[in-house]
Amino acid sequence: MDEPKAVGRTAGEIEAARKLFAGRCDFIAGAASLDSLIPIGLPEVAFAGRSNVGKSSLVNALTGRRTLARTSSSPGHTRQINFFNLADRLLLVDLPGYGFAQVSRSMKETWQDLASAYLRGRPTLKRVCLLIDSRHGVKESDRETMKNLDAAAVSYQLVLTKTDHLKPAEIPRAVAAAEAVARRHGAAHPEALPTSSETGFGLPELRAEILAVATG
Ligand SMILES: Nc1nc2c(ncn2[C@@H]2O[C@H](COP(=O)(O)OP(=O)(O)OP(=O)(O)O)[C@@H](O)[C@H]2O)c(=O)[nH]1
Ligand SMILES: [Mg+2]
Repeated sequence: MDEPKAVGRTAGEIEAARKLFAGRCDFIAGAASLDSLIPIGLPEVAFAGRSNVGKSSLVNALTGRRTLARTSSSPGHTRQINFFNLADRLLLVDLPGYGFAQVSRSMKETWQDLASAYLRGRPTLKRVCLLIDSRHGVKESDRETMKNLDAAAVSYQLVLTKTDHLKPAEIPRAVAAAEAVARRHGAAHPEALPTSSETGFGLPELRAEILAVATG
């Protein structure tokens, strides 16, 4: 049976993940080109999505650090692939965003090509968290990324960000809309997870999901 796991993780799984993410986490390398990627090693979980969606903020919030990954209110901040070693168990990978950025077209293409090449060709990549702004939903550029991940058979999950901007009743609607899109994509996990790096909402569940896929 390869039915998807039911929504929700056990208290034991949540606690194991809490402990892991409360442990050591170090920035180990930033790669600005494919030849400077670190060698294949630990399992990896990557954070992808449009510029400014909150990828770097989520890496910080998950690990309980404020400044591990650099964040910015102006889009296009992260321009290399940043690797963080979580307790020698797995690597968290913060990618440059796609969509828009206030930089020249050629520069943008350079790091967006880098992110897509990484996503297509990394054998240790266990899961991509594809971040979607909960206020805006899945955009055309996200659908492109989803198609590319489907074609490369890379497992991914939609993670809604910034739910602190929504009214509580709007959160389930945003999740349902994202899950409806996910169901039409072969490599997408059927469940979308709502989060807020600001309030910590949804982070215990996302930590448990990451632990399960990276070490399962
Ligand atoms: N209210 C709120 N703001 C958030 C949240 N997550 C991120 N932000 C804000 O969104 C902006 C962008 O955050 P980043 O984490 O730098 O976004 P990014 O996806 O890494 O962006 P790039 O590196 O440019 O691709 C910053 O101003 C963050 O403070 C959240 O959960 N809630
Ligand atoms: Mg960033």
